[in-house]
Amino acid sequence: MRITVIIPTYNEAQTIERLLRDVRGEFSGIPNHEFKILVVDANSPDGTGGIVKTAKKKYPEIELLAEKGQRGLGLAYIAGMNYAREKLEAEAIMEFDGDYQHDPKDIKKLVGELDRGHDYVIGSRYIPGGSVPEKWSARQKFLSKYGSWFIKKTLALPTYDNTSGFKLSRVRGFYDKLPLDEDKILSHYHAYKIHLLCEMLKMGAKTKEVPIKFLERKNGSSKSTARDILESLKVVSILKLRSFLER
Ligand SMILES: Nc1nc2c(ncn2[C@@H]2O[C@H](COP(=O)(O)OP(=O)(O)O)[C@@H](O)[C@H]2O)c(=O)[nH]1
Ligand SMILES: [Mg+2]
Repeated sequence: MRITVIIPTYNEAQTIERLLRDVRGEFSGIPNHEFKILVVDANSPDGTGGIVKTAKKKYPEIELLAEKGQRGLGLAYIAGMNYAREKLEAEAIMEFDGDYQHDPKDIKKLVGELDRGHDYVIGSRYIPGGSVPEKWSARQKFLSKYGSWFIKKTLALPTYDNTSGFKLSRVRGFYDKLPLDEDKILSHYHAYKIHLLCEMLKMGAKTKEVPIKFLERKNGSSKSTARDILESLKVVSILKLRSFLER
């Protein structure tokens, strides 16, 4: 299967080279699939795009989609997903962070579940075996865990990690119905994840959560802000309202 791994980046120059090397390394251990790595860079002022361009010259499986600036994680992923489908003819798409908080070693676990017939595989921090960094503050741990629980309860979802950014999804039968459009997606920021998760579940995607250890960010800084909490509340409210109206 043709799998495209989308890696969004904004100022990840200290990490991206090592990440690309390790992700490529993992793929070489999964020979039954064809991989592409698509970096969607938001014209990072720290030169992340230049590092990717250099790597791309050496390794043809690396692609770079250069955006004009930092427009939000959701818009970066939508641009990447449309490019992966249309230009790279991807049959499966992986969402993967560019800051090394996702462990490349977990990639094969997700691919294994796709091979077993699942349509939607979620790297989960909130099932047995999964975890968040020990060094996170109590506030950070609470917000992340309670956020996922709140989304689960409000929208009656079967899944436990509802804000995970590490996912693998099958394109055929699903992507042509996803709201991969700036005007249709309910958030241009991190909360796009909640919207796409609900759409995949609503379509009946055969879903599997696999445990992952979410690593500590060692370089650079998080682009998530208080705005993302409000965006999540907005997305959950709209989805809840829609579910009432659809009854
Ligand atoms: N292209 C692009 N990448 C982004 C944007 N915002 C965040 N990222 C990247 O998306 C990944 C996840 O973002 P991060 O800030 O680490 O989110 P957190 O892990 O929830 O704190 C990182 O690789 C970021 O560099 C954006 O607006 N555009
Ligand atoms: Mg991060």
